[in-house]
Amino acid sequence: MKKRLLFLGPPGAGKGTQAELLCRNEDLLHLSTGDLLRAEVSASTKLGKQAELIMNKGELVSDSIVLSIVEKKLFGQQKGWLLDGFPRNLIQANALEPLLEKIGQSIEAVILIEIDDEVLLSRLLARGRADDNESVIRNRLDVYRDKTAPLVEHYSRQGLLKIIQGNATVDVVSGRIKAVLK
Ligand code: B4P
Repeated sequence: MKKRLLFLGPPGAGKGTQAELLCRNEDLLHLSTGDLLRAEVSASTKLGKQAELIMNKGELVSDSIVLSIVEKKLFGQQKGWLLDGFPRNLIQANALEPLLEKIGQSIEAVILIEIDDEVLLSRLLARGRADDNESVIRNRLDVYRDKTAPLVEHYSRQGLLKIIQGNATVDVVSGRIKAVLK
């Protein structure tokens, strides 16, 4: 099975949910930039205070902050890994390449979880996190289309992209992901 992975998709597509399951079953390092940023917010660090204001508006946290978090976690990593919610734009994707070269590893597959806006809106409203209200969700979607969606073409050109339909139960989506990673 492929073990160096990226998960892409709009907010609420189920990236975090599926990444957690796959990493537990396959013993991969789960590196969610959203979770790492939320941990900084909960611990009220200086970085967390800066990030909280940005996240609660549905905007992207600065590339330099996110990149330094990812670099620290990936460096020296020997087992497989799954980057969940990173990269989020072309700047982050281009910065990831030299970082992976430095550690002598490369991406084996990029999973794009696709889902309709109305489904993700109702999922996120039901979850109710600080950044899960309707106007912020709509802004996160605009940011996704503007900044993150160009990565689909970027990884498709590299022959790495696998598209998964996310509007199904957690188990069904998980089965679809495992099937394309064989
Ligand atoms: P993230 O933490 O990455 O979260 P997300 O995109 O909102 O959600 P995800 O797709 O993981 O959905 P989940 O599985 O949780 O980003 C949050 C914020 O952090 C960003 O807006 C940004 O500000 C910042 N950030 C993160 N990474 C960054 C980066 N690289 N650069 C800059 N800023 C960054 O699922 C959502 C809900 O659906 C859950 O309640 C779940 O239980 C439910 N669900 C999942 N699968 C389901 C299914 N199959 N059926 C029914 N419900 C399902």
